[in-house]
Amino acid sequence: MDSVLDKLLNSKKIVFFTGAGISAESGIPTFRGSNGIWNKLKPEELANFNAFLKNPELVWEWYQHRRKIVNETKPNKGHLAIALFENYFDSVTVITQNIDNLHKRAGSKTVYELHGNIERNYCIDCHSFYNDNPESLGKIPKCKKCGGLIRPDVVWFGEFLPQDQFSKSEKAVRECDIFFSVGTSSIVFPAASLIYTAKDSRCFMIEVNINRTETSHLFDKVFLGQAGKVLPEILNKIKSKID
Ligand code: BJW
Ligand code: ZN
Repeated sequence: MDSVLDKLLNSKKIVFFTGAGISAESGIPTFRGSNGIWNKLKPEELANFNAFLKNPELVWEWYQHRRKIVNETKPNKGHLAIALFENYFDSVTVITQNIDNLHKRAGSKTVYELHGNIERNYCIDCHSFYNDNPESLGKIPKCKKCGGLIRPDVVWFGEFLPQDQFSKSEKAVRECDIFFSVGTSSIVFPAASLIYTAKDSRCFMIEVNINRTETSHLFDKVFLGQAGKVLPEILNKIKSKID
């Protein structure tokens, strides 16, 4: 921990790259692993556009179920610690693969969402946005303007990531002093390519995960533990040196 603390105390720009693991302690299931939702549901049946066209009702049922979980939950100590890092560094950027909005709700100011946000929906034909719960628009919500199917504004397999969010993320990673990767299996691309961008940019790299991942070997320091425990511990060490 001492070498990590030294690095942090001499750093100005921090990036947090986060995945489903950071929200696990808020009660939102991860995708993969023994408690992952994809043990029960196949991703290719739900998280792609053709699946949606084939069975929009099933896909909507899945997203409405997840929307309910997200609405009932709160940011946890991991999200809150990340937001509080802003008190100690010039720049803190959160790049998240999560669609649950919990970083913003925790108070993080600069959040790039690589895979969209479950709170937004749009018409696949005219691109009108419907950001209130679309439940009132029926089991298979349809656009009031053109009758087209409404879908959640999330990124499914085979779809491009929002270009502005991805390019701003790459820039932040290239410029950062410290890159944290928290609670992601690091297997979904192009999001996971940011870990390789970080490696190329020669910043100090820290991974926080309950398990080792495909990319652990690339990191300067790996903390094996829950994000909601490890991140507040790191923050408290910084506080005790600075406050
Ligand atoms: C804790 C913890 C605690 C638990 N504390 N840790 C072959 C090779 C390379 C790429 C491909 C390939 N075949 C296909 C592709 C491309 C594909 C891809 O990457 N597939 C791989 C799975 C192989 N990618 C795409 O399709 C992307 N688009 C694309 O490539 O476009 C270009 C293109 C366009 C047109 C044609 C062809 C190409 C889009 C990817 C979109 C991903 N979307 C999802 C769903 C979002 C919507 C929704 O939520 O419903 O995003 S999939 C899902 O995975 C979700 C997540 O954001 C993403 C990443 O998962 P994450 O966050 O890492 O979660 P888990 O569950 O995997 O891991 C949790 C981790 O937390 C674990 O490590 C735990 O140990 C840990 N943990 N509790 C700390 N308390
Ligand atoms: Zn429409």
